[in-house]
Amino acid sequence: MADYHEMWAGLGLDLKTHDMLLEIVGKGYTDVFLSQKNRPKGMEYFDFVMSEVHGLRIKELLDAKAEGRKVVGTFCVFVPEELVLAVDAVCVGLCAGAEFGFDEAEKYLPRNTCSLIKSAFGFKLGKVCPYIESSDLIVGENTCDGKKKAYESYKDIVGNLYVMDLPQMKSTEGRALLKAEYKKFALKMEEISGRKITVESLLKGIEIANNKRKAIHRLSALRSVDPTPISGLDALLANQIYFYDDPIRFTASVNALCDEVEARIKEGIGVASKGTARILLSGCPMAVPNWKVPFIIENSNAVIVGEEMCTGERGTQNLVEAKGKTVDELIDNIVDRYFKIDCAVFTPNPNRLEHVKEMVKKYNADGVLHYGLQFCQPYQMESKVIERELEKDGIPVLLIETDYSQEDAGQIKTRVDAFVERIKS
Ligand code: BJ8
Repeated sequence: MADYHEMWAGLGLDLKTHDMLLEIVGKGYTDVFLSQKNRPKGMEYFDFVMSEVHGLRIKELLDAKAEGRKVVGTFCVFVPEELVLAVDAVCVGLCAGAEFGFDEAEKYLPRNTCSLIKSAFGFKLGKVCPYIESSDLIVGENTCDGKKKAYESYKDIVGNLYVMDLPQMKSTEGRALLKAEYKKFALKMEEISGRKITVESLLKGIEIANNKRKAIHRLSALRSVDPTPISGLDALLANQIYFYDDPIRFTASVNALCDEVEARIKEGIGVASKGTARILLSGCPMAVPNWKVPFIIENSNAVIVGEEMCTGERGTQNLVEAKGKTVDELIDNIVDRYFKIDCAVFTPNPNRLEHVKEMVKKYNADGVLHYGLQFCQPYQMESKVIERELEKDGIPVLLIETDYSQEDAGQIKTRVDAFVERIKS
């Protein structure tokens, strides 16, 4: 990586702490990803993106800003990227997956707050996130109670927070609320960018976002075969980079990877031998560099064949219909797609269970590992239903409750080993 210290200093990062963070993440990446055997060559692109995630990509964002484009940071897959793209702005995910700055974060948040929320505070307060510092607007959303209340303090820390309200029920009123919020958000996009959203610009945004999703759908479908042609870790990485990379370049890179993976399938090349235990991951999102549980699974004689997560199929499933004569009609299409997202903050939320069952079949999974972050009530609550209902159908389920620390890695490994044995017995 080139020397980006001047750029980081310009963004106000704490250079010493940031260097430390990059060193830890770089080492983790080498241990987790580069140690894998028999990876597709197409993963080199994603390795490159990760090696430059705080370097070249940030430079690209700053170059875009210099050209007058805006950067919009988000924490949730309910924020419609289409409307960001329609004003030629750049959308980036801000969720972090590392235990960093938690002491500082706990000056604002109770200890029993999930790691995902704490890290959003820790990365800002510790001055280590160039994405937060490059964002012209940061979008929060009223989803779980933790996020909703945390944004009340986050607003004072970042100074450019916009909070989007979201429904809690999949009712007619809920849909109307989502549409009203998306229309308000469209106006906000126009206001910050100084550009008007037109039918053409919105159709273009829809096309870019749909193409990105289609590429990921294609990659996911290829994981249904045995032997699995790509590791779950690598597929998760693509799903994580989905939130940072230039969308057009990302789509082309995932499609190129799929071409190679298809050829591997024809030749019978896999990352694990035929018959290896196949696990579906389900639960809370996993932001970079949160690779602890997938790494444990794939080092316990098992492969991950799908992710029912927002960094996975919950976040990417369904497309927006690219047909409409007015901006309002197109916003309706956007609402139709996003309103299907089956996040656990909805009540009731039967579609998520159905989606997990469907994914088990589609990807030929032998069992489900439900990943719940500590103190995440929506997903912890639903984990019990998923366990009960799937076990009833004879599908083994393992519930893991953890945080971003490494302290429980040994204990999780023991439980995963026992689970894999159970699946295979
Ligand atoms: S659509 S999953 S990205 S809200 S882990 S902060 S739920 S206490 S992240 Fe999410 Fe949007 Fe839903 Fe997806 Fe709260 Fe749970 Fe923490 Fe969570």
